[in-house]
This record gives sequence, C-alpha cells and structure tokens, in this order.
Amino acid sequence: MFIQDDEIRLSAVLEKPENAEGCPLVIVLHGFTSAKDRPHTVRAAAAMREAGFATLRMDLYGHGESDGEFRNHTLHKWISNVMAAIDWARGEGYTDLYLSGHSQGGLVATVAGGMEADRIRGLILRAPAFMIPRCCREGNLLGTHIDPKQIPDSVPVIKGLELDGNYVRVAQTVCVEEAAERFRNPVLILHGDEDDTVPLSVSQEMAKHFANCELAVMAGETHHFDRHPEQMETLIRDWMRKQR
Ligand code: FER
Repeated sequence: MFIQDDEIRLSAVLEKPENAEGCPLVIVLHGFTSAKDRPHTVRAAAAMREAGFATLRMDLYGHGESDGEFRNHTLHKWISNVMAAIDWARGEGYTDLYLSGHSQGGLVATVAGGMEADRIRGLILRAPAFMIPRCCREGNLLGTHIDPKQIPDSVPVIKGLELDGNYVRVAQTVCVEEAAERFRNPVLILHGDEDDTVPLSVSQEMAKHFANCELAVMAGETHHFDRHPEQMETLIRDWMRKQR
C-alpha cells in the first residue's frame, strides 16, 4: 500500500489486531538508513498488535520502498511524511493515534508529536536519537566531522552513503526539547545501556522534558534490540495494555 505526501509515494503496511473494531492505531517509524521491514521494527509492531492496537509500518522519504533519494532526505521531509500518514489514518476513521519510532524515527515521532499534540495520544520511542540536532550544530555526523558554519554540499556518512548538506541545515534548527514540552500525553522510551550509537544518557536527559514519560532502561541491550527482543516486546505490550 502507498500513502501520498503530495507527489511522494510512501510504502506502508497496515496490520490489524484481533477484534480490530474501533481499535487505536500506531504509526511505526524506522531509523536512519533502515526500513519498515527490519526484524526489530516488525517485532515491536507485533507486540503492539498483541496489546490490541493496529499498526502502520511505513518507509520514510529516501528509505525502503518509498520515493526519494537517500541523500535528499531531511528531518523536515520525514516530519511531512508523518503528518501525511496521520491525515491518511484520520481519513480511514482512526481517531486514537499513537506514534512510535526507532532512533532517528524516534526523534521525528517526538517532533511530529509536539506539532500534533492534540491528535496523538502517546509516543513509544525506541533508542530515540534526540541528539541529532545537537550533533549537527557541533558538526559531528556519526563520526564524520564537518564545519557546522560552512556546511559542505555533500557529507559522507556510514556505509559509503552521502547526505546533501541540507540534511545538516535542517537538523541544526530542529528543537526537540520544545517539541517534547508541547507533548502532554504518555510517553514510553526503551533504551539499552549498551547502545553505542545513541547513548542512554541522551534519553535520561530528554525524559525530563516530557510531562508524562516512563524510561525503561534495558540492561545489556544495544541500539538494534537484538539481544533481548522478548523483553522489548513485553515492555511494549504491558505499557500499551495500560493505555487502553
Ligand atoms: C547522528 C547520530 C545518529 C546521525 C544519525 C543518527 C546523521 C541516526 C541513527 C539511527 O537512526 O539509527 O549523528 O547523523
């Protein structure tokens, strides 16, 4: 299935729980260089359905099977994609909407949640990369160093990939703390204490900016939730059952 964000087609998978009548829906976002079909994202969505929520896993601009080139993606484009998915879901009759995201997708879920604080009932964030705006202001992109005041046209990042300098320009101006403060509904953050892409301290600091946030620290877990996936599923399922 595709959702349109103007001329951009976004590939998405809608999956329903048993007894789907009137159920809430979670829009599930992947991270930087990732996609909706990665095992840890598929498993997180399955746990949400076990708690009675429908899930919409979507590929964002320049990722997976959606339109756009990787090098041209920005946080603004991803935020626009999420707003398009929210509009799509409302058009389908879903009124109880939640956002979930991994890493860069968790950052974008937070910013979109702050913008749509009146429409989004809760956030489920896995290893959210809240520090991307700060890293871009400091000129540090996953270990690649640039002059943050003289942004190059092209920035080499991981896996031989390049980003357009506009990625940095956009990220430098995103204020995730303000977005978190606008969001008053419940938030669950899952974060492993052996995450070496996004340090646990990033979530510990940001948790203070949400009105209603539970931070579940997962001992021995990494950025990709590959060590204790059952524990991740249990934490998600139990928290989400409490929301219904
Ligand atoms: C960065 C740190 C983390 C960054 C991106 C990420 C492009 C995203 C990680 C992920 O989504 O898994 O400095 O810059």
